[in-house]
Amino acid sequence: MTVRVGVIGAGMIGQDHIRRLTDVVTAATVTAVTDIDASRAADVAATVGATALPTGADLIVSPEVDAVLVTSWGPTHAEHVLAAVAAGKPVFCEKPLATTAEDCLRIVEAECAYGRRLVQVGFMRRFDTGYRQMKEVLSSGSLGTPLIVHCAHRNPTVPESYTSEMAAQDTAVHEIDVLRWLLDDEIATAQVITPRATGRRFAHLKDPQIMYFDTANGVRIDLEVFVNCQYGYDIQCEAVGESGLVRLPDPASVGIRTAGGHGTAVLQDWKRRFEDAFDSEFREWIASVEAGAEATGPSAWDGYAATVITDAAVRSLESDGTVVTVDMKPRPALYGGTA
Ligand code: NAD
Ligand code: ISE
Repeated sequence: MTVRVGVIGAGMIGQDHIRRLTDVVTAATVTAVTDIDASRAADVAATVGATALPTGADLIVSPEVDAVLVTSWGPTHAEHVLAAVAAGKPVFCEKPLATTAEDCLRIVEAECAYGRRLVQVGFMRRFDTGYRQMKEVLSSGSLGTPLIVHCAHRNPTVPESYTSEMAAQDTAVHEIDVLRWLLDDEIATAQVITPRATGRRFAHLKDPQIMYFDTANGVRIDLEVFVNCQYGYDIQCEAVGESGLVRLPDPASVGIRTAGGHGTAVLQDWKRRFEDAFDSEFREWIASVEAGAEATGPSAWDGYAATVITDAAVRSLESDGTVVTVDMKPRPALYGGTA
């Protein structure tokens, strides 16, 4: 069977995922596209022989659509995901699941009422080979109990529209999700402090920021978010256990020796850094839809947890580094044991 996917939001990542579903994932085809910019929807749909539809609501109920991909702006996600759940169709939603914890909870409740998982959230790092290897090592117990995790998330630059809150909501949210999964543990507190700011930023922005998280089991996480680091897109993660540590590998790259020096290139953007992870994420999602099985990737609950934790980080930033307790609802049985 070929899974027929309808795409809501034909912007930057929507177009990239349409290419992926068309050229990379063999068991999928894009049959419908919608965008509030109708001419963009028509242009993008034409590139893959899909139908352009007027609204997300039309696309979700279309008989030509087996599964829905939501790649519109964050504040519109909840409405589309809720409509897909009401229609009983599998739905892949780019992060964030929703921009408020209340909307995330509405989705969790709708899915629980439906009785099986239909929602997957686009936290693609769980599909990255390096992170998967780290998880294998941590789960094997060979390092003993995990104690500390050191992380960095650096972007070369960000546009003027990027705000200080987005350091948690848009950027650190990827670490928040992947660390809950890596450690199989829940984040219990968040604290954000702002060291000396770089001169190479827009004046309104607090950059860099250092975030601290404590997990329910007492693991201490430190995360440097530095979105104007100039030199490249650089993701670092090192977990320290009682008898050793495991470190995320840098992307493979040739070593160059010249002019008395030795170096390797640093990637410049997240699209290339996580390209293989995005491909695996969609292969696995489509395979689950094709098999009529529940999605195994990040769930609506994970989307809710990420939003509650980023809210706590934003509250800490706004209160000059207060340690904020993460206030999460009890986890419904549909989502199983721990994170
Ligand atoms: P974008 O602005 O390039 O594209 C969004 C598109 O959605 C636009 O074409 C816009 O017209 C359309 N749109 C907005 N509201 C709509 C609605 N109600 N119905 C239909 N179309 C609508 O944005 P983007 O950079 O592609 O980001 C889209 C989403 O993907 C965001 O939630 C973002 O956080 C997420 N994202 C995830 C990653 C990742 O690493 N997983 C990376 C980038 C973006
Ligand atoms: C961007 O929005 C993403 O989601 C990327 O994955 C992330 O790494 C980047 O820093 C964000 O700006």
